[in-house]
Amino acid sequence: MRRFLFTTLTLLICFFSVNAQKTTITNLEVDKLISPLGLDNKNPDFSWIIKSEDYDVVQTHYQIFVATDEIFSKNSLVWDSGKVSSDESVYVNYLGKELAYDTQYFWTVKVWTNKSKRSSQSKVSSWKTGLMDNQNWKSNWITVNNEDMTSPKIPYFINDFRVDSKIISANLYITSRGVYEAHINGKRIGDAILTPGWTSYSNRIQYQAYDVMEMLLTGENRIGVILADGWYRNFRQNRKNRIVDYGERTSFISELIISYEDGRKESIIDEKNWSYNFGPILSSSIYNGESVDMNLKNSKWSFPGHKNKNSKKAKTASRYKGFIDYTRNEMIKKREVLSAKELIITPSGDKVIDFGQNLVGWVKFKSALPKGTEVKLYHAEVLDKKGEFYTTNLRKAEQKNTFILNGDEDQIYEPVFTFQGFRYLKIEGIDKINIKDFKAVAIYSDMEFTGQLTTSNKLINQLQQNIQWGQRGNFLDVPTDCPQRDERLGWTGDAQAFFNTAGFNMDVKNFFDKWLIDLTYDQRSDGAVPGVVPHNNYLGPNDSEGLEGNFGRTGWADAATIIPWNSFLIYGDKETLERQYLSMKKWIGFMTKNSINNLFQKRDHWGDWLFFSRDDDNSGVSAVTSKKLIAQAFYCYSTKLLIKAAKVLDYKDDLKVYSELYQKILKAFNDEFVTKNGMLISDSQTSYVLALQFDLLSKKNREIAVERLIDNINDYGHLTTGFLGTPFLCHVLSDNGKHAKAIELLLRKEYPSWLYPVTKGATTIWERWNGIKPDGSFQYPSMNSFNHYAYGAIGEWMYANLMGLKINENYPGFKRFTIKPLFDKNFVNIDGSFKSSYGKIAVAWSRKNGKLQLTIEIPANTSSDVILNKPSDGSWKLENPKLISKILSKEENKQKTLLLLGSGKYNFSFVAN
Ligand code: RAM
Repeated sequence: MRRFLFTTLTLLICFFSVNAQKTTITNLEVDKLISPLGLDNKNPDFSWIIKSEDYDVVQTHYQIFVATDEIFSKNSLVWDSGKVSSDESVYVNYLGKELAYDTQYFWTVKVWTNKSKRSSQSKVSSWKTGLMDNQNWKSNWITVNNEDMTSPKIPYFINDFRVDSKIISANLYITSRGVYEAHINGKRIGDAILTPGWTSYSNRIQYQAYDVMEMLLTGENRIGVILADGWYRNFRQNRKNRIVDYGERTSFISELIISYEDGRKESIIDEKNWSYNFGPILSSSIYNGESVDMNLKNSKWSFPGHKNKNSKKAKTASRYKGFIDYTRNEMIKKREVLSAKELIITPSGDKVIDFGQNLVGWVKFKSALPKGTEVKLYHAEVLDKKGEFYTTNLRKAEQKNTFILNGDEDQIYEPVFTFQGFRYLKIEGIDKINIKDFKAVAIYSDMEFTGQLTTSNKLINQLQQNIQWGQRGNFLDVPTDCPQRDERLGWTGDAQAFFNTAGFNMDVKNFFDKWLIDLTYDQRSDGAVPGVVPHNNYLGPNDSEGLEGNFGRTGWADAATIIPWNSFLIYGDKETLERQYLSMKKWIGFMTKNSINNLFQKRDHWGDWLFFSRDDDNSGVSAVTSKKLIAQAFYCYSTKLLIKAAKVLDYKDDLKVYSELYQKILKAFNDEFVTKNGMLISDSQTSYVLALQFDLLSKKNREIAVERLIDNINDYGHLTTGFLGTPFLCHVLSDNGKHAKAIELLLRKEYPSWLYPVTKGATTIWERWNGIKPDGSFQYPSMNSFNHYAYGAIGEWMYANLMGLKINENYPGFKRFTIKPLFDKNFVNIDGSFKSSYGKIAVAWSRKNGKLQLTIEIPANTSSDVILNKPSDGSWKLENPKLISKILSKEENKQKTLLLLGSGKYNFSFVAN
C-alpha cells in the first residue's frame, strides 16, 4: 500500500503579497442564466460572483434592487432587499412585489465584505418575464390542413401584420409540437436549434421567448414558422409496431406581444391569417437525416408583401392538454465548426472525409456544381478493419442528408432539423472533392464549460478530451445514451452514472433541472421511474411481471434520487431538492412496496450493464454481479439520499420514518448478500465497489471487502465493472487507501481499460470496453456506439484526485471545499480548474528537480480545506512565514497537514525527496 503519495522533506512557501484590492461584483445570473428572456419563475434566484485579489474575502452583507427601469427610480422599484447580513451570494431568492408578465426587470446588487467598509456595486443586469400563466396564451395551435397532414414535406407558415404606432417592446413567445424555426421579415429569429427541445411532450412543452423589437418594421411585417417532426412524430419511424410518438400531427402556437409608447400592450398576430407553403425541405427526420431540393428555395418567403404561389390556408390544431412551461435550460446552439482533416478513398472507392473528431451535428458545404446536381452525404463514426465506411452500428438510423444543388456558388448547404453522430463523411455526387468546402458543425446545449484538466500524460489528456466530446455530443437538450444509432434516448442510468463528471465539465444545473422535471412527469403514479426520460415507449410495454419493462429498474430509476442530490452538492440549490423531493420519495415508495422482508423484489433489471464478459465463458471469467444484490444496494443508497435530502429540507417526520426503514433494508442487505466471513455472494468488483461506496458493511467487513476487491482486480489484472460499478471503482480504491491501484487501473492501456480506446484512436468514449477489438474488428454490431458517455464517469475521479478538488457535503455548491491532490509519481504536472458558482477554483502542480510547485486559487466568499499528505519519516516546514497569517487554521498529525485557506492565490513549493 502506498499511503503517502508524495514525499517531501521541506515545504517552501512563497505567495503573492497583495494589498487590499478592489472588489468587483460580476457574473450576474437569474436562475443561473445570464439575462434570460421569458423566465416565469415568480421567485427567481439571484447569483453573483465576487472578484478580488485580496486574501480571505467573505461577503458580510448584500443589498439587491429590482426595478422596471434601469435607473431604479422610486416608482419603478419592485424590490429593495435592504442591507441583509449574509454571506450568501448564490441562489438568493427574490422576495419583492408580484412580477408582471412580458416585462423587463433590471437588477443590481451591492456587496459588503470583511475587507472594506464601503460596498461594491455590480453593473445593472436584467431579465424578462414571459407569459407567466397559460391563460395568457390566447392563440390557437396552428397546423397544416388534413390533406397535408401526413406529407413528409416541411411546411413554411406565414402571417402578415401591421405595426403602425411607435413601439417600446416586442416579444415573441412560441412553441411547437414538433420542432420549429421562426423568422421575421426575412431574418431568422434567434440562433437556437431544434426548438423547443424535448420534454415529456404529453405533459409539458417548453416555450421560447425572443426579443424581436429590432426586427420589426413600421407598416407591413411578416412572421414565418418552419415546422418539422423532430422528436414529436415519426421519431422512431423505422421501428414499426412500437408506440413511440406523441401525436399524429405537428403544430405550433405563438404570441407576439407588442407594447406601444402610448401604454397599450397587445398580442398582434391574427391567427386566422396563417397560411403555408411547402419549401425546399422534402423530408426531415432526426435519425434518418434531411432531403433538400434547394431549387425550391424561396428566399423571400418571410418578406412582407411577397406573394407566395399556391399557398394554403392553415388550420387550427387540437388544443394541447399538457402544460406550456417556460424554458429553464440553455437551448441547443452551433458551438464549434471543425475543418476537414483528410480525404480518404476507401478500398472499395468511397470518397470519405475524416474530420478527426467524433462529434454531433452536421456537415455544411459549398459547391460550384451545376443546378440539379444531387449530393448525398452519409455519416459514420468509424471505418472498419479494412478501412471501409462502417454504418452497421447505426442500426436503422440512416444519418443521410441529400441536397439537390441550386447552382449558386455562394450557397451554403446544411440541414435544419436533424443531427448526425459522425467523424467520417461519405460523399456521393461530387467527383472532385475539395476538403476545404466541407465543415463539420458541432451542436449541443449552450452550457458553459466549467472544468478543465490537463496533465503530463498525453493519453490521459486525450481521455479527458474524449469525455468532454462525449458530453458535447450527448447533451442535446436531453442527456442521451448515444447520438448516432436509432436510439438517442435519455437513458436514466447513463445519466446518473455520468452526472458528477458532467457537472465538473460544464454548468449542467439548468439542463438537469429541466430533465428532472420531465422525469417527475414521466414517473408512474406508483413511483416507478422509466429507463428513458422523456419516456416514449422505447421498450415494449410489458415485461414478465406485468410491469412496464422500462420502468423501475435499479440503477436507472435511481436517477430520481441520485441526480437531485448530486446536483445539490455541486450547485448548492436547495430548490432542486425541494422540487424533486416528492419524486425521490415516490421512488423509495415503489421499492418498499415491491419488497418482501425488506428486500427489493423486482426481477427485471439491467444490472451492471456491459460489465467485462468473455465470449466462450466456459471457465466462468465473466464478472457477473447478482442483480438482486445490486437492487438492494441501490435501494439502500437511494434511501440514504432521501434521508439526506429530508435533513437539508428539515422534514423531521420523514427523517424518522426513512431512517428506520434504512436500518431494516441495510440489515436485509447484510443478511442476504454478505456471508459469515464477509464475502459478498457475488464475488465481483461491482459488488464490493457498491457495498463500499454506499457504506453498507460493518467495519470488519469493510476491510475484508477492500482486500477482496484488490484480490479480484489482481486476479483479473484489470477492471471488470459495467455501467453501475465503473463510476465508483476508483473512488472506492482511493477512499480506502488504495490510490496506487486506482492509478494502475487508470493508466492501463490494454483492453479492458479507459485508455485502451484512446490507444485505438478514440476521440469519444465508447459504449463497450472493446468497441474495437485489438485485431481491429467489431463485436456486437447492433449495439456498439462509439459515443456513449457512461464509462467517462472516471472524469469526476480525475478532477477529485489528480486535481484534488473534492466536494464538502456540509457546504454544498463549493462554499467550502477540499483540495487534496494525489501528487502521483506517474505525473510530472497537473493543471486543473473548475468554475464553481462562486468563481474559479484552480489547482496546478508540477514536479521539477525534486521540487513540487503547487498553486491553489480559491474564489472570494469561499474557503478550502487543503490536505497535504506527509512522508512518515519527517515533517515539512513552512518556509515563508508570511503565509502563516493567511492560513485560517492548521492542524498536523503524522500523516497529513490540514490547512484551512480563505480566498486568494497561493503558491507553495515543497522539496521532494
Ligand atoms: C442501451 C442504451 C443505454 C443503456 C440501456 C440499458 O440500449 O444504449 O446505454 O442504459 O441499453
